[in-house]
Amino acid sequence: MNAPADPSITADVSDEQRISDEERLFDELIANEQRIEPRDWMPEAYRKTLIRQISQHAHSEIIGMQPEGNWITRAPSLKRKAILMAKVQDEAGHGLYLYSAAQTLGITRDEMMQQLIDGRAKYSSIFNYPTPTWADMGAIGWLVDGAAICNQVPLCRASYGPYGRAMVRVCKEESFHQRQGFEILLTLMQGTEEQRRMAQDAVDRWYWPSLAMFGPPDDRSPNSAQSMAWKIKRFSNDELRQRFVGMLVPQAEILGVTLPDPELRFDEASGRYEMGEIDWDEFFEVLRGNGPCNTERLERRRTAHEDGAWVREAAAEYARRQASASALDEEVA
Ligand code: BYC
Repeated sequence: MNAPADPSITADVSDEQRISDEERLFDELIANEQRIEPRDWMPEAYRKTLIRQISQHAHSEIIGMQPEGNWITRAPSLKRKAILMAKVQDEAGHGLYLYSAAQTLGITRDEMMQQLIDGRAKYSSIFNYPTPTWADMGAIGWLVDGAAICNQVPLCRASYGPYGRAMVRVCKEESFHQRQGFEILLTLMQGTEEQRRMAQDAVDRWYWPSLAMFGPPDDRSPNSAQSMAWKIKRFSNDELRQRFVGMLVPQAEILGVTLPDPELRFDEASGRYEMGEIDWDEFFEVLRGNGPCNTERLERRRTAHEDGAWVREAAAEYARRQASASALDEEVA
């Protein structure tokens, strides 16, 4: 008589089989441009990459409220104030969709927030620059939201369903944000000499950091190849930077501003823009926490988080009471 099969070996074999079936299905879904949903099996590295990218994106939206929040009380008219408030509020909303999308991957909002306020999580380099003048609101809208649109429209097709769907709504709002920035700059450029100078100065300060938003050059971007194979990213960092510059050049002409890159020119032969070198040392310094406003931004977020503790506690207590009241109602019924 044969000895009975060792059940642990059988379980191992069937587990392996199951994982390879699931992996095959995952690969097929990606290859066929279908979406991966939270219920689906996914490789651990895919899950981790998404948590990394989506949470960084969410943090960027939340930290990104600060440079503009700085101008809400000082916007030059009631209309400008109302528009700016709506824009900053939209950014809070974007952060919430994105935190929710990341939560579907098995991380909690508290964990993500803790990573941010401990300084362990990254957020976009761009939000570590100061906003000393009203024209900065125009330059942020035109350049920063413009860069965000170029980067995020392809993310609407990201292979992970909840991320792609969140991006659709975010992009609609970003395009309104970009236009309001353009319109602020256009108004200033049609104003006095001093206003024109202010607008040009803001464009000079935001242009290079907005190009750096797309991330390091392709040959220094460790995550791009895998993220593109998984169809999370659809274009490389340099490809998106090219698109962005192509979008800016005609708009700068309409505005009457100069893009502060003397080397910028379109090369007919390659069909690409040639441009001056981005200061990557500055970019990596900002990522290391040494940008002009890193400390201030994180400190402000930490304080806001601590100040908001009572609101979170009150909301949780209210939800608990509502839940026990409805459980009681059900029992009575
Ligand atoms: N800032 O291998 P790479 C907004 C990091 S919100 C900081 O190319 P990946 C808005 C990168 O994370 C704008 N870090 O990475 C809000 C990686 O580090 P880790 C935010 C950056 O992920 C309010 C390392 O450098 N948008 O627009 O393939 C008001 C190597 O890079 C940056 C998003 O988050 C940066 N700029 O590509 C107005 C979009 N760039 O994580 C506007 C979603 C790179 O390995 N994210 N790093 O430690 C993405 O599309 C991609 O994550 C990135 C980077 C293109 C940003």
